[in-house]
Amino acid sequence: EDQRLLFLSSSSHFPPPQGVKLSYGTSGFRADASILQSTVYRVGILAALRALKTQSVIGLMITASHNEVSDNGVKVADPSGGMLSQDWEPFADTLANARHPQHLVELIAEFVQKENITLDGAKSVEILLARDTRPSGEFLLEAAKQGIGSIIGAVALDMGILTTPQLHWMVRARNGGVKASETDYFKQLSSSFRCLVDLSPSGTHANNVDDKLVVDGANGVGGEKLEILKTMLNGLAIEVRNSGKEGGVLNEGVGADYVQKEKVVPFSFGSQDIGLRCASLDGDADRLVYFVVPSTSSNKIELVDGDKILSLFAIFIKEQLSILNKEIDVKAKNGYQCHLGIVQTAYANGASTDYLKQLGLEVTFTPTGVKYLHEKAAGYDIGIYFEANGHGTILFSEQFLCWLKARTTELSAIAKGSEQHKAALRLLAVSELINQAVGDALSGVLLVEAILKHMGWSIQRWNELYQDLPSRQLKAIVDRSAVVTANAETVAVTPPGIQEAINAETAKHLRGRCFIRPSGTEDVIRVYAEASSQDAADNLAHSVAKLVD
Ligand code: 16G
Repeated sequence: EDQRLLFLSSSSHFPPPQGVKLSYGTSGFRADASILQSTVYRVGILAALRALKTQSVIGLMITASHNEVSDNGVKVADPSGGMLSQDWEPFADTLANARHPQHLVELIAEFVQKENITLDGAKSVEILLARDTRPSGEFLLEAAKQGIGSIIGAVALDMGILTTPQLHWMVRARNGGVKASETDYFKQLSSSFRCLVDLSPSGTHANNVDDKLVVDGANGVGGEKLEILKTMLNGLAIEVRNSGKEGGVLNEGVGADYVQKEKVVPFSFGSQDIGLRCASLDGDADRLVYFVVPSTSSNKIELVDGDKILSLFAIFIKEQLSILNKEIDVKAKNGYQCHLGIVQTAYANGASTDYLKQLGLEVTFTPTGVKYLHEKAAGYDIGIYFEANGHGTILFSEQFLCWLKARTTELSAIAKGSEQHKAALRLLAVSELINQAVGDALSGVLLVEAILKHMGWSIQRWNELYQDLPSRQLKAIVDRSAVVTANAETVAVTPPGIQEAINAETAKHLRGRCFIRPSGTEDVIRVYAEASSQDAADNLAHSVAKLVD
């Protein structure tokens, strides 16, 4: 009864916006910040219930990532640090759209009963809150606190301004019983980075140690955090631009999404950067792409996207695994057949998939959206996933890590300093460096830099691993529910006949590949096409977009 009254009084302060239907999409709820207060309040309630249900620490992040500064959003991090379990998404939708306080109370009561959640406040649970640098984050965070506060036994801990991956990392670490402040995060990243650099083969340092890395911080939280992290790094010079302090607008003409989609230099980059190693983060630092400003007068860049980061990681991991397994029978007592898997989406450039397969790697596909890629990658001993847009990470299974730790100890006793021992130490360092909860641009940058040093490669050498097939993305502004896809979004099942028509268009172009899918974040149908020339890719995309309109 106390709980019911608490709800009724607090929820009456948060009426839902009129005439909008919100849905918990691939990246939580997202909308113009001005209409989000009631949604964030309700997600606060949801996060509190999730914490009670799982008896674990839960995260609540307020961000709209690469979207414009006037937007905002909210998403929940599960105990593992991953995205909210998909079977709670429908409840998130109903909760966000409930019109009257009384109805909200009934919905919650029903759900609490169905999920068997105890609301007696006997044992308190924690919800970690964070937000990006958007000005609207402050009042939305208050709404989240109110939502959490309306559930007896739930305690909100405000972690301040963080990148999305930092919050996910903290949730994961705390549930693993590890101390997890922002300082711990920086310490873990910088010390595992140092470990990898110290293990680089001698002689490879010289090639790129002198030139600095220039990072576009998207005028957001990532730039700000990188400024702190870089002071803790040895042997890597980083210059951060668009850190948000220079007065630029978040994601406006800057950031990973802009750079990857437009393929032009971000604001404050130009001819002074020709040939340098440049990288770009997005608004909440969960995406990373690299780029080079070529020596021409145009503002075009050479993009080194998520697929290429994935390829770099895959080569390195594969190399370390093969050193580790050299001369040992993987079926023997001290052996382990490590199952390495690569996960991509249909947006992965066809040339990257060909390249990875040529290396003998196992490549699988999932629909777009981190939750799908992550889940698939978690099924391997080492699963590497990336979206072309720069979101991705490397996951290590508990079982493999356990074996690896034991093997490392064994090797340090019998073969200290051997190549095998070093390979084991490198893999362990990677598992510490790269975020196990979610794609993380800050840990991604450090791993890219460590591997380039290890290989002695310049960004140009890395970019030459394979050549991207020209591609084109378009969107058709039509009701997205008309299109239903299958096979990791590569086949359109409805409207009837459309796939046959797409196939017919695709067949007209050398190396043609094309698919359509409903966006998860906008009410549009997206079209992706690639072919052997830019003209052909453009033509294919335009002709397929006409089929949809
Ligand atoms: C979201 C997804 C991202 C995906 C993008 C596609 C998460 C955390 N983010 O931003 O992975 O690439 O949506 O957008 O899952 P679209 O469905 O509008 O094309």
